[in-house]
Amino acid sequence: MDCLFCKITEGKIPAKKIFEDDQVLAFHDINPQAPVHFLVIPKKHIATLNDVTEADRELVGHMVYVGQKLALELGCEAGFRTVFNCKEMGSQTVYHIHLHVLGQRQMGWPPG
Ligand code: DGP
Repeated sequence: MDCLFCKITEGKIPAKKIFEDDQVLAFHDINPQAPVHFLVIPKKHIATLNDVTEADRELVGHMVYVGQKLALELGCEAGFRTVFNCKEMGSQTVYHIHLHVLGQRQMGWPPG
């Protein structure tokens, strides 16, 4: 399978890793949109949020929990933004689900 984030998980493409356990990997976004911008991905390949099944519920919850823990460790206690982009209308570009965590600047609403 030709998946960029699977290759990062397998160590075939380098990334600035922040955290790793048996289920997830967190690393800094290559094109940061905020002073803090990292991604939390599952090691399991899931293409889009539409492909998440009931069996993945704990995994997706774990991604969010890890994102929160790391956001606080990286100084985002005043708040931060989490985003899952899903498919074309959601502006997803990498088809392996990832939670964006952005912080240390004021976020606007609605998002673009
Ligand atoms: P999305 O639009 O939600 O699919 O966002 C994909 C994000 O992935 C985007 O913010 C840039 C980031 N990204 C793409 N390629 C790489 C890469 O090779 N390394 C890292 N660290 N991030 C990447």
